[in-house]
Amino acid sequence: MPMFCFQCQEAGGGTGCVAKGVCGKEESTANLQDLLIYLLKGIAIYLKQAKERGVDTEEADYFIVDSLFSTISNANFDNQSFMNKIGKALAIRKDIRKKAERAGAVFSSDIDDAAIWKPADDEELKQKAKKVGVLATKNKDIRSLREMITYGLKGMAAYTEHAYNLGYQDPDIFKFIAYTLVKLTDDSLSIDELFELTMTTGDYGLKAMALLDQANTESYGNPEITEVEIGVSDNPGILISGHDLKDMEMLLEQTKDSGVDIYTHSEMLPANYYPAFKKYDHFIGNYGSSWWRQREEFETFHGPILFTTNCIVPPWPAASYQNKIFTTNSTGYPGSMHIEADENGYKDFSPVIEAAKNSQVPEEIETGKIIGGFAHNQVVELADKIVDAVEKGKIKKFFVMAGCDGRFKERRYYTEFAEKLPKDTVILTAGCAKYRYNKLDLGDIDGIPRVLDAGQCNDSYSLIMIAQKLAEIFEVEDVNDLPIAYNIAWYEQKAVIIFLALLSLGIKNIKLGPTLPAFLSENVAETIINKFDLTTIGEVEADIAEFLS
Ligand code: SF4
Ligand code: SF3
Repeated sequence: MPMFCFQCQEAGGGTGCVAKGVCGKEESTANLQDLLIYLLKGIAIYLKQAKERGVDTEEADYFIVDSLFSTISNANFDNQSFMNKIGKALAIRKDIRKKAERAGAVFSSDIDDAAIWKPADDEELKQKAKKVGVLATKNKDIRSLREMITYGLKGMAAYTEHAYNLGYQDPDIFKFIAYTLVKLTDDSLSIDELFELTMTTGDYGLKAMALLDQANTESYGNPEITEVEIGVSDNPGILISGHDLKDMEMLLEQTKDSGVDIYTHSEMLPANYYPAFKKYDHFIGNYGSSWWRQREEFETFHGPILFTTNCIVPPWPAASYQNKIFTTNSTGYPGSMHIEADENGYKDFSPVIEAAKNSQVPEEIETGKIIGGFAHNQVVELADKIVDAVEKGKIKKFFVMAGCDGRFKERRYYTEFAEKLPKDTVILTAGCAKYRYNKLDLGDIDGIPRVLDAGQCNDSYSLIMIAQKLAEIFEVEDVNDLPIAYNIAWYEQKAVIIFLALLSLGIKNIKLGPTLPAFLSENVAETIINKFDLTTIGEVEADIAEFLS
């Protein structure tokens, strides 16, 4: 088996990708990612000792977070970027070990054999990755739990990095990530202990989402109800994709008065909801839809695309097209320009702006507006109206339909589900899952739209806050007693941390689809199913009936 990866919903054959990723990830990239993850565990072993002795570990903490993020599905396809990270990991491992030793730590043997991490060719790389990758854990249940925790950490790392970019950090989250990486190397941990750790990972995922919510809202204001333009202007444009709002701000600032307009794509759509970004006249709105439609939509957009995070869909059809793709943060694509921050966090986006100036104006692919901005603060402001509608029986049930979108046709289920829901129900959404129904005309209930979009996947935190607020208003002790149903769509590892956060809050009866994760072993799946009454999706009508019963 040249590689093995089963971290996302599209895992090959429903079990795992073994030759090349369904996502387009090459065997060598998958193997480099395995080596990097293993090295992070090595760093964490020293880091734990250093932390316990009060050493400043910020550089290593950030490196771990950024590296975990770069291994998320569809974030980085650039082998050189992973080679660089591996080189840096070796240097950081050495440095943090020295610091820990200087602070009094004693390590039993020297495991700093840098040479073993420099494979001579792909064959050697494959052999090394096999030794440390997913399948190196032989027991299926231990493997399942270890990987579920790893993917949760990846999602947590993504949110932690966005908050960090805005100057917000929580040492407890860094500590949890490092200590958990160490635990993933501990063969003495039992299944029960690992299961417990999975739930704690969910708790910390919630903390990371709360930190990012604080970072985003304190930096850019609370999202507010917004009608987002989906047509185009007469100027050339830049399309910004991904989740990082700091990049959004820097790009908007640098394009002021340049004659170049800015549009969001996919998960950047919610940037339109923030008050701080509304002052830019050249911020036109959103172009296109979900990540997996990017090839056709980027073609008609004509201008350059800036990827601030996942999801990138390879392969790009032509080399000329590749010149239009720019990456930053933990993303990467071979042959495309990567824009790094300077020591103050500033990024110079002038190559992207120049590329836009030489581009045709975007082709209009749709017209009109979509509505969003229903994050927790805005919904709480509407609480009286919502409570009134619930009390009068005009809203019978809320459906949380957060998470990811994906390219496979079974996801039509979510469009049909939204269409067939009774008119006295409201969908609470966040993440790119919304593109399956956010342009449908589902109407409103006394002025409350039937699809309330809180924002990006991390804004699932808002949905949790809303549920807790409703529990308070209706004086319900257990959130499971609220008229809220959960039909979550997942694709990548940010959805894993959201899912674990929901479980750690004790939320039951979630439907997770379109399929259960390949990384759940039979026994682990059974435990979660029994403990949390988890199910997966079936037929739309039957599922709706089940939710409403
Ligand atoms: Fe396969 Fe998903 Fe891994 Fe890509 S990220 S290699 S599609 S399991
Ligand atoms: Fe989407 Fe990639 Fe997961 Fe942020 S952009 S939710 S899939």
